[in-house]
Amino acid sequence: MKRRLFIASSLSAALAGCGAIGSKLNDNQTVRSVLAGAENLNFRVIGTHGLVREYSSRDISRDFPINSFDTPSDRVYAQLVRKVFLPFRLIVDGMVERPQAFSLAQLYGLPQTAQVTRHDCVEGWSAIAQWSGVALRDMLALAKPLPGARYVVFHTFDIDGTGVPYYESLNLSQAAHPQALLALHQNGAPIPPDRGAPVRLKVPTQLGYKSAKWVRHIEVVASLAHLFGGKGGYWEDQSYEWYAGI
Ligand SMILES: Nc1nc2c(c(=O)[nH]1)N[C@H]1C(S)=C(S)[C@@H](COP(=O)(O)O)O[C@H]1N2
Ligand SMILES: [Mo]
Repeated sequence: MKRRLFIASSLSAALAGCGAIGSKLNDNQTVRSVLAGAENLNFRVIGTHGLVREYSSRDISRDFPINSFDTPSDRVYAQLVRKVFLPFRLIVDGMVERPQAFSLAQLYGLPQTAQVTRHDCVEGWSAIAQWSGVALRDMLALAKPLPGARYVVFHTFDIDGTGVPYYESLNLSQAAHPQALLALHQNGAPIPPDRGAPVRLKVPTQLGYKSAKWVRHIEVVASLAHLFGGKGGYWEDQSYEWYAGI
């Protein structure tokens, strides 16, 4: 089982790319079907309940690459940075009983959890850091998803060069995973702008592209079909696997 898993993930790692430069490989039909095969395998073998390994602070990587499109530079985000995110509100809405709008101070006021975990980018690099913030499940417990809700969508401030926004999604059981985190700090310091300030997702059970940076709005939905390309994420809309388990 371990070996099959390894093969599934390393195939994705070898064939895909998620950096700003991107990869033409994804246009290839064979590559797409290999990735889809790996997704089915991962989903079957791992499920959503296992915990990934947590490391000690001695294991924290000295270099942790920054890997995304340019840090948002639009007027709204630039203004938030200038005002040290005082006007920032994290919106939680959609199919919830109690929609929320959290200021950063309110997010800091919620119970904080920390993890030292490894980030695995599909491009083939990994790095370990300590991340702390609010467990996603605690936040969802406040918003109370309604019956029929199935997915949690993360909208970000990040928009690519052609005007397409970066977004991601998890199903409700992935979102309830104890290690799924809305991170406010990395290695004890507030997440800096190029790392996704003020709040980013950290899902160490899944490939790096699931961990959306610059999250501004969390939307609970019944289906992903009506959002953007309908596949549940920016890279998924370009044929990356949606589940992306490690
Ligand atoms: N909004 C946004 N989130 C993003 C990305 C991005 O381009 N935009 N890149 C993803 C990818 S592919 C990786 S590997 C990680 C990189 O996080 P880091 O910059 O902290 O290393 O962020 C993920 N989240
Ligand atoms: Mo990545």
